[in-house]
Amino acid sequence: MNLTEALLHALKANGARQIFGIPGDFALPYFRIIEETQILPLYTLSHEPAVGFAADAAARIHGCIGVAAVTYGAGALNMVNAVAAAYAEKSPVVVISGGPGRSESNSGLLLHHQAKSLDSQFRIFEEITCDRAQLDDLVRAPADIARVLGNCLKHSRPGYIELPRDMVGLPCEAVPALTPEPLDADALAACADEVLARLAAASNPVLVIDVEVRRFGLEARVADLAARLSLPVVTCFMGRGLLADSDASLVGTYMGVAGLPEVTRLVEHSDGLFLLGVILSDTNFAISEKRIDMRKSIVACDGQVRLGYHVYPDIPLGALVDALLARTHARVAPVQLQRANYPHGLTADAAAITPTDIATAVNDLMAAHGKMPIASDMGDCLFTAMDIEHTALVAPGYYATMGYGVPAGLGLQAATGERPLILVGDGAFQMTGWELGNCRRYAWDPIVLLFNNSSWEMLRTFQPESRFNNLDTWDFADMAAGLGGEGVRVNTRQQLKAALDRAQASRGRFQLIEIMLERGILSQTLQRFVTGVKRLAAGK
Ligand code: TPW
Ligand code: MG
Repeated sequence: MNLTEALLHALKANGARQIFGIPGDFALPYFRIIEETQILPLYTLSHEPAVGFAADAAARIHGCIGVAAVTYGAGALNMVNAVAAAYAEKSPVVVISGGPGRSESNSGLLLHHQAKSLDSQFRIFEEITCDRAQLDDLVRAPADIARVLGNCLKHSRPGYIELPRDMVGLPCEAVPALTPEPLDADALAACADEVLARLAAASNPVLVIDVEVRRFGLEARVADLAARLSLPVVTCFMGRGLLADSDASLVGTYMGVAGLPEVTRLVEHSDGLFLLGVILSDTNFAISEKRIDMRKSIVACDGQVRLGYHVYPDIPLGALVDALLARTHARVAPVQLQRANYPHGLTADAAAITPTDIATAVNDLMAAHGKMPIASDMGDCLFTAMDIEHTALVAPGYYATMGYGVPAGLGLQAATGERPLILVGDGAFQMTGWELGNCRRYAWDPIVLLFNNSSWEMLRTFQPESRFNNLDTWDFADMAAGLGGEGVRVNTRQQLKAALDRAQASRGRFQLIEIMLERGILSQTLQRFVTGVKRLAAGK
């Protein structure tokens, strides 16, 4: 086999299911091999940020490697923000970039697409990936590929592989299978015993889960553990959508002052918080009503477990969950807890639409026709998603990049075959909405709910006096036909319901529902979030 085939087989063997990409002259030779060998299907998109976001969503939804394939310089550097988002939010996206051939590297001329030095790109990606390799040595390449993929999976972070364009077809050995990391069984046992002792000593323990639980494929086991320990379960903001399909005692999503008061009370009054797979970020924890003392909680993340004032290093999350399961037996009585109540039953009248109406309409739709996975952008659409019943969700809740929603939705449909719902604001749609034009050739048909408030509304909430937050009103619905889909603009709740029903019934083309919202009308969650953040900023 050749070098590219060795890489593609290794990606597939380690869970990758498809490749998203945009070629360039440095990438044409390896793209040819991708296309001709059909080891993994290739989906090309229009702009590299979307390639990164789609690969990231595919990685998130399956808890496996996502692949983003680009050309050197202009291509790879166009994707820096998307890869940074994947790094921050622990999505194992493997970036493959074409690179200069060995002879070109020595020509003494500046090469097109070169920024400062030939290695500038490698160094830039050093900051946003957990491991990297330039495959410029055929003997070392198999071990280099195995190491990079192993680290991506171990840390659930992006990796970077550069293929010199004159080497892609040269013969190469197969990449060795990954070997499991050695584990200190005594440390693991001591850690699991201590976690259980702490939980047993607490009078109201709560399990708080976040994205690592999905990244490491632990949802079913964590649901089982929660049931066996009779623990109520709360997700972080970033972890919204976890355990959506399990019967775990999932209460809702913790968002401090921005969240539902019953969930906030449960978490902040717990004397035994067990934070499992969490990202200790401000969007997850800074908006607490009452400061959570992490030193008094059990925190399992980043491959270690912190209990009070000491740390067990090198305890992978999966090993911890297994060790806890091995020590807990029959299910005890299920926790009697009321799940958070989400709005249902939209009044289909001539009233103007609010973000809460959108959540209500989506809840009605899913109750009637089954759940759909959601990809959400940043903006009030993501806060609105907190009022939608638990369903699989991918969204940049911590890194908070705009432009994620549409390409992530395409990534979801490519990865799962299921029809996704995309939530996106007008500002974010202006960034990456064009990518919908790629739906037709791949037979993707997402339903897109575009929150059109002619505004960068989230920014306005923080700084109402600035006129630059006013956007023009673009006719997004009218653009849909030209992109190969169908669009409709809705102004009233009645029109919203009719449009959603129609979109649900129409398969085969993307359905864009442009929902007109008045400037200044926010979801309840965003309203509470802004008030909370302002209060914290003022030090009150
Ligand atoms: C890539 C900063 C955060 S929220 C926001 C901006 C510009 C406005 C979003 O407008 P949209 O949604 O999409 O219409 P809404 O509900 O607020 O009206 N550039 C990037 N990412 C971020 N987060 C920003 C700028 C920002
Ligand atoms: Mg907007």
